[in-house]
Amino acid sequence: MLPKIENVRAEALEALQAATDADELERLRVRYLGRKGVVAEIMAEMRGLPPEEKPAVGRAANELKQAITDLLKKKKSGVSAAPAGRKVAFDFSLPGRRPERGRLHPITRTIDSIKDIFIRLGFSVAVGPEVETNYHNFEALNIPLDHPSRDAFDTFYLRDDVLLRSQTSTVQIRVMEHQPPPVRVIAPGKVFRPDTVDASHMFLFHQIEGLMVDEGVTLADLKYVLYEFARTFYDRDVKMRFRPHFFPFTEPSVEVDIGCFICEAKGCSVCSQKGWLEILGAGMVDPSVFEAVGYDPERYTGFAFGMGVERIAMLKHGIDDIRLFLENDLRFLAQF
Ligand code: 2U9
Repeated sequence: MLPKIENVRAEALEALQAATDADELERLRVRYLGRKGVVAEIMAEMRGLPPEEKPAVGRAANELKQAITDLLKKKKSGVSAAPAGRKVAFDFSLPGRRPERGRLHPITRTIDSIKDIFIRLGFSVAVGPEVETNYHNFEALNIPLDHPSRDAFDTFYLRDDVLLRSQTSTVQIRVMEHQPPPVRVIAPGKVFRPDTVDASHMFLFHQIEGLMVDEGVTLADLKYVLYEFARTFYDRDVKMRFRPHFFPFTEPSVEVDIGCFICEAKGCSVCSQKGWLEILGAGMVDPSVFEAVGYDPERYTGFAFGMGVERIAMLKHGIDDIRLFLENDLRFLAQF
């Protein structure tokens, strides 16, 4: 039987080698390895052999089966699914498949361009943890214990003293804890607030805050820096106005508007017919914040400001729903 097995092996391997499509390979598989196939037939015949011949023939039959299985596998991965007669050659006239190109998220791009402006104005960029202590998020910023923002409805608490930062001011506190004045930093990053999600609120958004501390820093420096920022960011001469406001960490505090650049301050749906767009909050750092970080409030003054990156990007590009930034819909993202 050994010569027969050898013949079958030669014939099967040759046929498999010559096969050019998946259908043919399948036919050969059934012919050789099928339940009533050639290999099964050899196995059956083997049972009638004298016991002393069985081991050698058995071994040869198993090797035959293995060789066919191996070659089948190899050929299957290399052969086209189309039958040989309809074999398709590579069509050079077809247009190429353009590879998808990645791009930066619009929020990252907005942060990058804001960073560039402040770097040119002499600021450096600082980062800090998103999981923070009560002290860095509230206490050091002069936010009183009964302030509504400390409520569990307005801050994500992980434990009594540990929370997801609700503003990036924590970063400036950490910078001041680690270095003496002068300080000129901006702090971009994620902040978290358990707001009910709607077209203008998200539980996660991004802020860029800035801080400048030195001897003799005044509100005039703040106005210059913010005006310079707005003019460069919106790439046009902007009108700017400062409205009095209150923040626990700055005194005096202001909200800053720019003349609506969509309607040239005439009144439109983006500025709710007001002609002005609120772009950020700011003020002179409250002396009690300097005391908390060990700066001498008699010697140093400083200004701080904060802006929501999503809001700034929405105003710039005329986006009317903040949720778009987190939905990962490429039809939206690919536009930037
Ligand atoms: C230190 C001292 C003072 C940062 C400031 C604002 C005003 C402000 C809002 C803008 C839109 C938050 O994202 S928003 O909801 N921010 O109006 N932020 S002053 O003041 C600081 C920061 C750090 C040490």
